[in-house]
Amino acid sequence: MKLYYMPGACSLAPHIVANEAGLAFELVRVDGGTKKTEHDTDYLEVNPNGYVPTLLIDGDETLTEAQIVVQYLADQNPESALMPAVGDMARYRVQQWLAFVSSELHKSFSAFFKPETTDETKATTRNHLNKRLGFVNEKLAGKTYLMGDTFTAADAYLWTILGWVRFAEIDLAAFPNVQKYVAAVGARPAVQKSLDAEGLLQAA
Ligand SMILES: N[C@@H](CCC(=O)N[C@@H](CS)C(=O)NCC(=O)O)C(=O)O
Repeated sequence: MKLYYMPGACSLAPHIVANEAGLAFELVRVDGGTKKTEHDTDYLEVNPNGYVPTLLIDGDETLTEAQIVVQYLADQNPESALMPAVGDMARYRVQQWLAFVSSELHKSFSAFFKPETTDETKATTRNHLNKRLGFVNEKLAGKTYLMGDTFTAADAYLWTILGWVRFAEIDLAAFPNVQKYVAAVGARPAVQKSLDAEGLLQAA
């Protein structure tokens, strides 16, 4: 398997999941500006949308959309418990979180990476994110991870997106449970390994 990534982007979520699951995979860095891979190939041939993550499976099958890629990777090692079993209510809870992170957080943060976003849009988006982070803060009360004591694929995705708060000028001090969560997830060996592989440990 090959995982196409940009350092610190949402592709960090499947990267963490692959490491948590102990899978063998190759990382391929993509330049967001030129859309060239580190091997000087055209990334648009891999993913015509030009965004990461893309997972290349068995040489010719590609899988995109962060919330789906993390599920696929987690399911490659069911014993990792990164995704509960099909039919278990817990699986739908994890999927509920994945959808929440994707639609309520990830895409809102994206606005802060676009040079054309106006200050007015940034203010409205920041307001939205603060409300949603308040919700996450409540849900994390008394828990280590979103599902309690078990780290799941949804935590890898949420933690990755929470890494962008500084770009939105959001202070996590207002969300103490989230702050604690960020520290706990960040200390996991698979997370540290992923950050190191993306060259982000020095930057952290
Ligand atoms: N719908 C995609 C969006 C992925 C996405 O927004 N990727 C960003 C990084 S977090 C990206 O590659 N941006 C560069 C670009 O779109 O050119 C998903 O959910 O995985």
